[in-house]
Amino acid sequence: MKKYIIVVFCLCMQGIARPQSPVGPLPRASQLAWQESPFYLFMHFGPNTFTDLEWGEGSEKEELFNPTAMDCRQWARIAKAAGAAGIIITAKHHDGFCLWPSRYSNHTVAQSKWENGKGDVLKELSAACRDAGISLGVYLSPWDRNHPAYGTPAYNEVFINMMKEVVHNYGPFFEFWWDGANGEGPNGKKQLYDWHRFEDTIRKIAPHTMVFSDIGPDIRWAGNEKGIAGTTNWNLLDTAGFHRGIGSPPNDTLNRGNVNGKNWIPAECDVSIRPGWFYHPSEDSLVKSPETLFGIYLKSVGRGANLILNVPPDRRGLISDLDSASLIEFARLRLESFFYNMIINENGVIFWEGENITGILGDGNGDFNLGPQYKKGYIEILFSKQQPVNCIFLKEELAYGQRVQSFAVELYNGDSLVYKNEYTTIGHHRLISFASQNANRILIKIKDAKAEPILNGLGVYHIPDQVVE
Ligand code: FUL
Repeated sequence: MKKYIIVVFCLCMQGIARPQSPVGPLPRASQLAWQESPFYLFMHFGPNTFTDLEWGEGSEKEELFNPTAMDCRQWARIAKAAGAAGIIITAKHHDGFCLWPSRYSNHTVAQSKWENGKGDVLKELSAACRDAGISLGVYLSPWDRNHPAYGTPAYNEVFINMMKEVVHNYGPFFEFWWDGANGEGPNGKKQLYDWHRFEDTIRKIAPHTMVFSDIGPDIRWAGNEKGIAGTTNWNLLDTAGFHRGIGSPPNDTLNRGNVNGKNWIPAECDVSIRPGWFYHPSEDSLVKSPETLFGIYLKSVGRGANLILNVPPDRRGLISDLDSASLIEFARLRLESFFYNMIINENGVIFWEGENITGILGDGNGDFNLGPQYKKGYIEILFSKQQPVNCIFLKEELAYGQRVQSFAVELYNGDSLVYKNEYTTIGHHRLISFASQNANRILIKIKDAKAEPILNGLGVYHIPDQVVE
């Protein structure tokens, strides 16, 4: 009995037995799972790869598409080695060319010379991803500059049929990407997209697939193509009255979300490893460095968003050595930086109001509810000797809703305050970084939250000095 009382007392002290009343809107289980793998690759590949364009006209001859050494296993191998959770492929970009032999178009791999018209990029890639143990997603552009039905109601049927075709033949997909662009088709007309039907269809045929567009339903655009989320980043968004494409909320709203938004729609940051989305030989010297990629990672994943990094296959149908080298080094930098959590490796101790909670937050082993008096207390991290620190990781348990609105961090070396700053949201993953400081004591004060803050991860790191913000 005595033992039982002690256990219950300890659990209460640790905050995990406090009632966790959710503060809505809340994420769906599939959204939470998607946020647990926040980094994956984008691949733009198609006729543009061969014509050096970014937006094909739709009138390109199918025979142009002819990769000479196509190997999706190489793509998947590199993605895996880069620590990416999956690959999203442009199954159809704005030029309308389908990377699979669609029954609903005459502008596909089947009409190309590649593998005598017998090739199928989606088939190869889905097998390669499965073998490598990574996920597959598709980008299907509603804007189609080739399809003769584009600009008429019949095209909505075509798009729906194409969605069904790819899901049925190559799914399941972890993510489905709807591009918001809506220009003229071959007959000079723009399409009135039937988004309601598109959405109903995808929900019916792929209920577990996360659907991206500017405004969701599951994932929103972060408002720029630089891979940067707002330093304030709410997983919430108001969508009433807005539309996909030009009718979407202003980019800065997409970037930050809405503090009291009605829908749970987390942000995804898209960016290319090169200036363009498609491969251009002239951009070989402009591949982003591992350090630049790491900086982008801090500004996307480190701000609670997901990062989709575009790595476009070249005309051989391979990822070039330059892109691959940068990606692998980027992965090494991440591993080297985040492998060594000083709380674990330097015997740091975490206290909340004098109570040792290292076993909960330091290992990310459970939820810690700071309780209603959270503004009065602070989380204290103590080391027995000073450590060079330039990055702190915080994580909120989002299953109960996103709560923290502002927090402060203070670093001390002995009695001297060596760094102090204030921040806003935490969310799924918050990495704050600053010029390296020697510190043996760190305080984290939650200044404001929508309700009792619930954290479930804390880390102290030293990352490469050149990438800190
Ligand atoms: C944009 C497109 O117009 C670009 O070509 C690219 O695909 C990018 C990811 O989305 O809307």
